[in-house]
Amino acid sequence: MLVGQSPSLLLHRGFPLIQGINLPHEVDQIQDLEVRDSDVFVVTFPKSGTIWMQQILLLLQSKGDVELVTKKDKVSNADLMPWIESFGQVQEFITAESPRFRVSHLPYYLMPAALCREKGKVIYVARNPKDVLVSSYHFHKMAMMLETPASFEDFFQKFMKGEVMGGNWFQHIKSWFAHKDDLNMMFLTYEEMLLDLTSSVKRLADFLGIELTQDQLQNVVKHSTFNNMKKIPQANYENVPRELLDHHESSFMRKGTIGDWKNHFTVAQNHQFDEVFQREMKDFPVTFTWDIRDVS
Ligand code: PPS
Repeated sequence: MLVGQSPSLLLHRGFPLIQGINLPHEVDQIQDLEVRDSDVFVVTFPKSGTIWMQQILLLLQSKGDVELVTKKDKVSNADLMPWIESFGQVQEFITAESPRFRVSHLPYYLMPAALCREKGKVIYVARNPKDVLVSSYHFHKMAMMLETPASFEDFFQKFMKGEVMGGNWFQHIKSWFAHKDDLNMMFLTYEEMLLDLTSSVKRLADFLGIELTQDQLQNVVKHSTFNNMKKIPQANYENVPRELLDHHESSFMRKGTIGDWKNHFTVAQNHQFDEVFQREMKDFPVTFTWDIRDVS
């Protein structure tokens, strides 16, 4: 069944798969995968900082050596830390050497059940959903495998219904957060990374049991700032072919800030969003930063 009117999204077990990128029978195999203690899954709703977390974790593994994460034969960070749900990746995961670091946009119930027995680690990155919506709108315009939004209003209404890449933001974050204590999981936000990258990187290193010297830590931070990542082709998808991403429409590393939604939302859209947010998230214990000016 297609999602809404979109020919690019296929609703599979309640989650929109991207046609040509995710194969239903492979996604179904993920739940039964064996998990090793050393496995790490970065889980995000799309546009919440996936590539950023890939960059940080690759640099943590290389102890800050950027040369090791920008090998010439690699098109993007995803070559070194793929999406588990992308085609071909399940088989690749089964035979890969440890440690296996993977990213995923899948909801909790489609991920390996073994994670629940506290095998492997999960890093969930959340971003304030108004900025997620805006980032996703621009990404849908540049991504050739996704339906081009007819207008911002049209995309806004689809996002509220979960008819976009990643599905329903509210369900995604709540489903993962509800299982926080059953998993070996670290939860952090895009905004806290943006406001204090050094302490976010330190927390991540502690969580993963990676020891770094002060210099190594500084190098991890340096090569994962927005401005520096923008200069690294593997970290900004610059080399991904135009048939997949049209860099003339938008750039992947677009603004990298908090509060860009204010440049897009109308008063009515903001009102509608706030109503849904308050209803859906009233018992959710995490607060979001909605505007960079609230903190600077
Ligand atoms: S995807 O398509 O789901 O993998 O996208 P994802 O990587 O999750 O999110 C892309 C957004 O993250 C921003 N980004 C960063 N912001 C700040 N600092 C750093 N280092 C950084 N790296 C990536 C990127 O710019 C996208 O957000 P927007 O708002 O569109 O700029």
